[in-house]
Amino acid sequence: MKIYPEEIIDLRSDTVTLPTEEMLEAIRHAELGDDVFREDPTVNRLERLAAEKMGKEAALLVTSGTQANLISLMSNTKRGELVILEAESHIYWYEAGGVSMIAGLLPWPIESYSGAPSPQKVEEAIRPQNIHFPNPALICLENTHNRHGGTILRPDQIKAIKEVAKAHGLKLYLDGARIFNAAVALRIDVKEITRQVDNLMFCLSKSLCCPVGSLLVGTFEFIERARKFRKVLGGGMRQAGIIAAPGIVALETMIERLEEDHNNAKHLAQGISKLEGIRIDLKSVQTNIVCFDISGLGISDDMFLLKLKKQGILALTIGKSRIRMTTHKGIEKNHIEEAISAIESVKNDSM
Ligand code: TLP
Repeated sequence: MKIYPEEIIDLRSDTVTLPTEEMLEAIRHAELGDDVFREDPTVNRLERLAAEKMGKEAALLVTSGTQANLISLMSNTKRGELVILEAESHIYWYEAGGVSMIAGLLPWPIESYSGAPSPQKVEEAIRPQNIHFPNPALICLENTHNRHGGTILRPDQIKAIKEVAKAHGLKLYLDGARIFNAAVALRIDVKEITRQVDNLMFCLSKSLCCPVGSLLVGTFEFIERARKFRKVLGGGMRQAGIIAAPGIVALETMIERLEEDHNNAKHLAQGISKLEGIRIDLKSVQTNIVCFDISGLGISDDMFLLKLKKQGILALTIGKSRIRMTTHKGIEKNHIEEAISAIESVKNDSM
């Protein structure tokens, strides 16, 4: 029995993107060596390119965004210290508590509007030196912000927080998993964002279409500490050039096209905004993520997703009647039209 249509439109995440033909070719022809000995020329090239693009001294290829965040937490702090992060951040929500389980830190979540904490809120979270308090060491930001719906932190917003961090001797780290989405949407060089933080990570394996990999970027000293922690976590890789090769293609050719994803996301959001019973804040749709509220439909998130799936559309719940859809390479305008009609028919069926 055929339950689901053959042609699936997968809007769950930009992580479902597949490597392009050019990437597969690059993998086939990559020059390889043992990267634990620092002898993989393709990894070395990618790391140099990443550092250059981000305007930092050095970079390190790691296996995933989660590993990148964990290594950065460890490299920027000492166990027992306090890390200030946004209450809806990926580190706090989706990384299985590695921040405390492995990095040994106390996460101190602060609320924000749209993923951008005010400098005052950050400052309030930095308590004075006192025998009762853990030492605050690090502030983490996220750009674009996943759970807030792909919202952007502008360089001036980050700069205001950097000033607070500097005044109190704290480091500022950016989870920039989707930093190129922010730069492309703002039409600025990514360095305008990165120069505001001490160090950051970004992902190759989301909208940039690589199969695996994220990069940490920062000072030589930070990257050397990170290299050691990557080894501790079992992330020292050997002929990792097969991962780095598509990463080079991504950084050289895949960034500008992100604008198409942003346009498709806006189109999707506009279509959804016309549907009775569904609430969406169009202002929050700034890049390739579209979040909306289905509480007005009177069905559970799981039922909504199941009904959509039967029409060939995959999406995710982010809890409390909030649904997330993500645009990416391979999703075209006609897919967006189909998704809007499928949502409309689920709505009609439910009300
Ligand atoms: N996010 C994934 C899921 O984990 C939710 C997604 O589909 O969006 N930082 C941010 C801001 C992220 O969105 C993600 C992945 C990560 C870190 C972790 O990256 P990976 O999945 O490579 O460990």
